[in-house]
Amino acid sequence: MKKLHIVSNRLPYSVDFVDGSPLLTPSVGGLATGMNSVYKEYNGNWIGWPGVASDSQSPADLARIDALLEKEGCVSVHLSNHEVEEFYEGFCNNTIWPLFHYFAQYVDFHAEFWDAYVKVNQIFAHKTLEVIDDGDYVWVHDYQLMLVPEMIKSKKPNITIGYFLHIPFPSYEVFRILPWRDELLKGLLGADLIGFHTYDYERHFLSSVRRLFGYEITFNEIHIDDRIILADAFPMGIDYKKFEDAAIKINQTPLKERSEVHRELEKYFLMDPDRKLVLSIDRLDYSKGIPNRLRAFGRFLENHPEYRGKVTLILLSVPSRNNVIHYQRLRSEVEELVGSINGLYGNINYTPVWYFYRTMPFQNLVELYSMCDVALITPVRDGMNLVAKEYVASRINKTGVMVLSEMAGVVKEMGEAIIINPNDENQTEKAILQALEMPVDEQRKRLATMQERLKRYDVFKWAKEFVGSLQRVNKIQKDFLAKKITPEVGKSIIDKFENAGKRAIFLDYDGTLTGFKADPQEVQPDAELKKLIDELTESEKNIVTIISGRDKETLSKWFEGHQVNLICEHGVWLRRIGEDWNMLTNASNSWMPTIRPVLESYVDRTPGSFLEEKNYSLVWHFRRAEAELGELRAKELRDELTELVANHNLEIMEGNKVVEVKTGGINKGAAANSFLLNMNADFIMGIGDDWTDEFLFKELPETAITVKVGIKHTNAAYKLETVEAVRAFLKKLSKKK
Ligand code: GDG
Repeated sequence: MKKLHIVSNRLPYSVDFVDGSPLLTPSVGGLATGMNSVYKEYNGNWIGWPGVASDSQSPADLARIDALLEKEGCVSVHLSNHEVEEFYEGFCNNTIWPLFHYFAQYVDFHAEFWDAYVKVNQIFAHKTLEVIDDGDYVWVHDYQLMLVPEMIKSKKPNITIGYFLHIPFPSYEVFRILPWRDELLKGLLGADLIGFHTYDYERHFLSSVRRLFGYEITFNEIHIDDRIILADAFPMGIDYKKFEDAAIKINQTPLKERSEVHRELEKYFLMDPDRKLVLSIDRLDYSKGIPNRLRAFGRFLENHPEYRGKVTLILLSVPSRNNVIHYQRLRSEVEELVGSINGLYGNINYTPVWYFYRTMPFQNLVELYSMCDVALITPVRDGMNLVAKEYVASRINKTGVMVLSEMAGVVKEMGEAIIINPNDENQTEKAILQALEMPVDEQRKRLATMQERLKRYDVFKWAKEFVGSLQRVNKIQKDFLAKKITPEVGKSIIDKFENAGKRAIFLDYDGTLTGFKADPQEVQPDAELKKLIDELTESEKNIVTIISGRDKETLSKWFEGHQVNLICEHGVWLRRIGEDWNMLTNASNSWMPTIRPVLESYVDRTPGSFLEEKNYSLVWHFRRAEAELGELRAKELRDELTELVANHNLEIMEGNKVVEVKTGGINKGAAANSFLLNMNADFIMGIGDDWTDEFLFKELPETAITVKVGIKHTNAAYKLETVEAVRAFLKKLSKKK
């Protein structure tokens, strides 16, 4: 593999000045840990902001900081105080953060913030472009840099780009609120692989892409012209061993050598060994649901007086984004709640809530994890929540209970926790009681299962899986390009064409010669297409056949006066130039009265969809219906039809946004071959775009040139990305007489 570079808002080091000299301190966060293993292994750089504003330092100091970072493989992005304010505090934390966490009421829509976001993303992209080489891989992180993938891709298309979003991707109904939603999505779609913590976020993202841009999406692949973009879920893990080892070490340290915090906690248990500790750790952020948690804990003490004096909540709130008004208000609210609970239920020997508003060293953090009986993790929205995983990893004695919000991404991997809706304080209160009273055996059972899972899928595995997928998507893309008709391949096909005496050319219509429109009647051949067909059929050597699923009336009207043969309804009808319509098979349509009402019920239930009736098939079109509803109904319809189809010897064809039921045994491949009989064509070509054309590709003789329009998997030997590319290619052929 070529080099892999990481791009994130912050570098994995913070800069301090000691005696006037800059000093780097490595970050201990999950991202830093996971990525350190990756970018060094693949000889890449880490591009990011070192956390000091460029205009707060002298040029000489900045150069010293850069030099120190360079030694660690890091490349500094310089941002001024003003840029940090408008980009980071502004658009990132006052616009994207609240919106993506469903706090629409907190969102600021300031055009200046957006401008700063664009500008800073450009600075990151330029810096990255300076240090990467052709063919390298780049992994961009998080919501601060959503525009960077496209900014890199548009300058260097041969860079494989991964993007990972650490926060939730909201549902379309929330995402659409943003005036710059199109720009953000376009930015992300510059990536080749887009990763999320959970399948739900992936689903929301794909839904926004589909609804805003209408791109074709197959499972988790987005197809845009000649690009394939993959979206997938990669639940981020932690450095499990680091927490486990730290907990073991603390356990082995004699009491008197343990930290101040630890000794304090021990004193608490000395008063009564039956006492219990409940733990809560997060950044002081409104998404973390700290007030709900406190209210639920207050209710618990209110309704369970027997636990007063016996249970203490340790509330570690890490200062965060203090400049933002909503965070300042939250801090006051939390402090008032703590004061009121302590006032109501505390006494000289008992403080119900121990509140810490600060960060703690890693060692203390693990001490808290290992000493607390219950972890109370109740965010109202959280992309993942690593604290939950760290708590589980630190429980080396295999006891401990987690009360976990269903709104945190981590819940998908922690079915053994007590799961609550954080807005339901009654339920949370009950969960606290259940956690405190859970028998040890059950605790062990639940915890062991979670530990095994987290141990297996740690942050290193997570990073490896992501990089593996990035390599795979690169291969899928290359496979596509391998089938693409490049100028050289095109020339060899044209040479064969030129040397042939009789050339049979089969052309599908919709999606091949012309693009899709909401109304199928709107796609009659335009002047350019008619001219192209006339030029192509000028030479007597060229026998051109339009082979389509459309009905014969429409096609004969559209191609009146042109020298083309027509095969309609997927091969039921053939009309040779100058002759009458002929049936290629003994088809029957006596099944229609049975099937028509089924399809009609789908028309009624799916606004925008409609029914088309051909001689030997019925087609339910959902191109004009709401995309996701259409896909869902199509699936239901296929299921419903399964039995009926078998009873009547019918076939279901899945075209582009259509479900077509037709008489069995008819397909484009069989029709084309019967057309070719006794013709002695020495050049055969078939071009088509959808599933029904795969019959053509499969059944034409092996020597035939088969061409798929689009980038999906295919039986065709070659691919052309768009209708325009098909037309351009046919134009070249038409010049060879
Ligand atoms: C975002 C998403 C997603 C906390 N207090 C101290 C301390 N920490 C460490 C924890 C943990 C990390 O900070 C917090 O991570 P979370 O995942 O809980 O939350 P966010 O900061 O909001 O992170 C989140 C994450 O990105 C990763 O993708 O899970 O959903 O919001 O590692 O240990 N560390 C130290 N002292 C503290 O006082 N040393």
